[in-house]
Amino acid sequence: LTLEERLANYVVEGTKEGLFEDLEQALQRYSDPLQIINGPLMDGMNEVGRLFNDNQLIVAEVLQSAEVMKAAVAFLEPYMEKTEDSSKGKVLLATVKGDVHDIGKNLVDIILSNNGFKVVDLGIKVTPQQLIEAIKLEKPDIIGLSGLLVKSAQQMVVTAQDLKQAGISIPILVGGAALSRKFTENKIAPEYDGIVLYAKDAMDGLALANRLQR
Ligand code: B1M
Repeated sequence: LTLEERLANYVVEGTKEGLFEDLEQALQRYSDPLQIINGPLMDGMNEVGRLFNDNQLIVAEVLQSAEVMKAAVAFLEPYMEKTEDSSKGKVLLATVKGDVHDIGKNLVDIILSNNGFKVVDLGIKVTPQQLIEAIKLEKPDIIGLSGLLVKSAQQMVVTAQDLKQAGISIPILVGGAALSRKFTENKIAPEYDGIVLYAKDAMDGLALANRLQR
């Protein structure tokens, strides 16, 4: 197997046996650790999603895959480029109510933190009420919402409505597999008084956050 195939396989098989040695090797080959995450590791995660959808994997196995992905990201994080300043603004980050998926959100946290943003991560299954309380306390410049389930997309519409009700109009950045730019523009944005932007991945999220803070 090639290095890339082996890296994808660790995620698919849910095993860390040999993972870190191969990540070391990948660091020699790739100039940016993010390419390792977005390339072979994401290929593995997409395969997990496909097998899961096909009923060829059970939740417990997918959890192990998630563990491997998290361990790989944690291993690579110190090698990522980071700026010293944290003056670009504050981002309040959350996975929406009913949703436990947090690998993408955590990646967004790392990328934004490494690039000058102060990130406050509220974690998973965050209700609109918890979000509103945290917004009052933290006074963020941007609210970042993540969600992977189809029902999470709908939950973002509800969240936007609740935030509006609470008089909040801080820009919202949304992302996650169940969302699209179209859904964001047609379903979420009309329910909110402020800007709502869709990010297709963590780097896109950074670009949009930078644009909002300029
Ligand atoms: Co779940 N799961 N899962 N799962 N899981 C999906 C999402 C699913 C598509 C798999 C499938 O069936 N093919 C499917 C959803 C189907 C649907 O809604 N129509 C699904 C399901 C059904 C479920 C359960 C319901 C299964 C069950 O219990 N029967 C259950 C739900 C629990 C709940 O949330 N209430 C469940 C549970 C789990 C695990 C706990 C086992 C585990 C999550 C572990 C964890 O996160 N700690 C898990 C996993 C790992 C997945 C898949 C396989 C991989 C997700 C992932 O981590 N991807 C996923 C299949 C898939 O997505 N292909 C699947 C890697 C990650 C880096 O990508 O999060 O998309 P992602 O983030 C990307 C972008 O989306 C974007 O940037 C990142 C890349 O740079 N992004 C943002 C994300 N958030 C952003 C926010 C931003 C900006 C960009 O700004 C704020």
